[in-house]
Order: sequence, then C-alpha cells, then structure tokens
Amino acid sequence: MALRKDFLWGGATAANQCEGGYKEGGRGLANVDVAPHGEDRFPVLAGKMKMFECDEKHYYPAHEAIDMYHNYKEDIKLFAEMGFKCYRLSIAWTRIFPTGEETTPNEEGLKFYEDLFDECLKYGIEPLVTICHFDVPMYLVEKYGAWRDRKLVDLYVKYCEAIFTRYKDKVKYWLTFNEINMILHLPFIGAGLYIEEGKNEEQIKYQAAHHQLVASALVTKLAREINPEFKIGCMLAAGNTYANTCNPLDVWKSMEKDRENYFFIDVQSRGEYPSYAIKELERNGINIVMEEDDKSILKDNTVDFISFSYYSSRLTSADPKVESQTEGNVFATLKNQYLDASEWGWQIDPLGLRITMNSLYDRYQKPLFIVENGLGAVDTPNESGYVSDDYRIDYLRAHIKAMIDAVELDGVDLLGYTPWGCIDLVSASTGEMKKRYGFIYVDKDNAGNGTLKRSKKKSFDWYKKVIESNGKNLA
Ligand code: BGP
Repeated sequence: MALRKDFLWGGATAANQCEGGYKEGGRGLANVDVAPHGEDRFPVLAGKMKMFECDEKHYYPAHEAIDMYHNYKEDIKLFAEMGFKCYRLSIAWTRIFPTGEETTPNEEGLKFYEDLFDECLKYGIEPLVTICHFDVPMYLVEKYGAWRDRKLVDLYVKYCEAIFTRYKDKVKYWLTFNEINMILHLPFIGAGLYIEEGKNEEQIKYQAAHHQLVASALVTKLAREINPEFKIGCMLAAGNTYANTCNPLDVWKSMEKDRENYFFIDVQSRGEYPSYAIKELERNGINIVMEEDDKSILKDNTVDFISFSYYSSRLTSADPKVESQTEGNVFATLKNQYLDASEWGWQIDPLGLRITMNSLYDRYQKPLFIVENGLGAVDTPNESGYVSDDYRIDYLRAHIKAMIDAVELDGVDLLGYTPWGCIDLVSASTGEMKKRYGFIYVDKDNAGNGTLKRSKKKSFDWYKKVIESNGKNLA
C-alpha cells in the first residue's frame, strides 16, 4: 500500500505566529499578544508570571509576526507553486469575537478568512483549520480566568457555530484544539490559565482540560449537524516516551508519561475517561466537576481522525539521579545517547515518528494526520539572499521516509503531512524569528527588524519535487 492518491501534502502555520495585524479588522486582544520575547516569555506561557497587558519594556512578536495579514495572497501563491494540496492554518478567535462575548460575530474577521480560503481554493489547496491554536480572548482571561470556567464552553461553541456556518462550503477538515495536552505544560498559552500563587495547579488544569474536552465534543456534534461532510480531528503533541533502561521501573515510568498525553486523545477518540486516569486523578485528590450530560456528550461525539505534531521522541527514567535533561518541545526529556539534536536541543529521531504513528494507530484505529513536523534551525542567507538548507532537507527526508514506511510496511492509514512553519514564522516557545522552519525565508530578526521580504530556500524546490512525485522522489 503506497500513500493515498489524494494524500494531503502541504504545510502548517498558526494565526498568532504569522498573521500580525493584531489590532486590525476589529480584532480583540488575546493571550498570545501579551506573550513577550525574552526571558519573561517562559514564565508567562507557563502561567507563573502575570502579564495581562503589554508594556513598553517588552517586545511582543505576535503583534506583527510576519504580517501574513497583509501578505497572504503572495504567501499562498508560493505554497501553490510548491504544489501544496493542503494548507493548515488557524483562525484567531478574537478576529471573529473580539472579546468572546459579543452576540454577533465581527464581519470583518469573517470576511478576512473567507477571502483567504477562496485564495487557497483558487489553487486547489484544501484548507485544514485549527479552531483554537493557543489563543483565548484576554477579555475572557480577565473576566472568567479563561478555561477554568465552564462559561468558556458556551462561548467556544458560539464561535464554532459562526465559523462552521460561514465556511461550510469552503472548509472540510477542522481541528478543535491545537496540542490539547499543552495545557499541562504551558497552561497560559494552552488555555489562558494564569495560576495564582498557592492555588492547586493540577486541579485548575484538569478542570480546564475537562471543559476543553466537552467543548471539543459539543462542536464535533454541531459540525456534523451543519455539514455531515465535515471531518473533525483532535490534535496531540505526540512523541513516544522511551524508557532509559530495561529496568521495569523505567519502563513503567515511560508508560505513565505516555498516558499523561494519551489521556486527552483517549477521551476525544474513545469517548470516555480512561480507567488509569480516573484512578490517578482520585489518588491526587483532583475532583473534576462534571455536568449530568458530560459523559454522554463525550461518548457520542468522538473525532473522525487523529492529528498530531511530532518533533522528537522523549526519554524518561525512574531514577532521580539520572539528570541529563535536554529541551524537547516544552516536554522535559532526558538526553538520548543514540540521537543527534537540533541547535535548540530537540532530539532528532525519524524512526521515532514511525513508532509514534504505530502506537497511535494501534490504539485508536482511526486515520492519522501529521499536522506538524520539522527542524527549527538558524538559516544564513548568502550574498544574494539564498539559503541552502541541506540540514532541513535531511531532517524532512528522513522523517518522510519513516512516515512512508509506517504506511507501506505497517499499514497505517495516513491522510496527509503538513510540516510546521512552511514559511518562517515566530517560534511559539521562544518568541524568536531566528528559529526557522520554513521552505520560504522571511527577512526579519528577533528584535523585529527586517523588510519581511519572502524568498525561496533550497528546500522549496526539494519539497516541490517530493509533492509532485507523491513521496517517491526524496533525492
Ligand atoms: C508546537 C506548536 C506550534 C509550533 C511548534 C514548534 O508546539 O503547536 O505552534 O510553534 O511547536 O515549536 P517552536 O515554535 O517553539 O519551535
């Protein structure tokens, strides 16, 4: 079995990391707008440092980002030139409902995405829409404490109703929440949660997660009512956790770590809280407040497909003395002696992608969609501005090979592949521009200087051939 004929090759971005125009078109302020670049970014994202408005001292990279708000036609044209069949993007909630509480949606926001989708469709590019990619209206953060309050469920459903109705003939594939498990690691960016000192952080996070899970199921139901052709997916920050040794204690620990993540998808795909999670929550004294219908809402409205991001596998040990930590997409992991790492310490493990795909497919038996993958690296343009990014090509080639193995050799059903940051954009974890993923270079630096000019990298022509040959030509 080869890749499907209609395999969705493409690329992925998120509104807060590429759009900019944060005050234009009637858009309201979101949590992503108050996340600064620099050393305060991490504590803000983690919900440990309160920053509810912008100040003069910090630089906020989301405000302008790469200004796709004004350049999307030019950018989509380049995607089309690469042969994209699919473009994953997110809608900024605050463009549609600036505070989250308006009764009618903001027409200018709706029109902006309508034009953008039309531009994609003009080239035969299928939009894949993330409904919520790390954004929450700041108004809701201040008034309700964001997703910790059940009120957010209704407001999110209202937002979805507006976009499902408006785009019902333009968009087929939807993802309800980006990396839904991020809430455990970076709660402010994952769910707008600022955790006041002395508060029970785990209780707040799991209650908020429950609200997101119920919201996700409710809009899955709504989506099917509005257009039965819609396909709804969940989205996991994936990457299997390996055990540091064959000591059963390490193996057990790695299983626990994986379950921390599977928990979310178990609910979204199988429709109920898994027994291991019920026990674990009980043991930790976490009491999730549920409404009467919640269980049936979750059970009756599971997702159609499983999407995920994959940058790396993870490694864990039960032995507290083992301390070789490295970075890894916000998920703390040990250094794996068998793997190389990126300049940011993210370990490179193409076979880990095949392993992860098999684990997810075994567990859920639903089609998968790889909606993020890629190498964040420093690019140095030559005198004429050209970037020869062979390191990026090497990374992608190895991962695409592993992905094709999972399909051809293991029989995994895979809908598509949209590598992350197909055009250079702002890094979510660090707020840098320097950490680039794109096939298209954007002239802008960490401090916000640059012409924003776009130019094709070497990987642009390479990926074009990969798509043209449906993955056969990886040379
Ligand atoms: C994921 C996010 C993306 C993206 C990516 C790369 O966690 O869904 O928004 O940014 O990681 O991470 P970074 O930008 O930190 O390199």
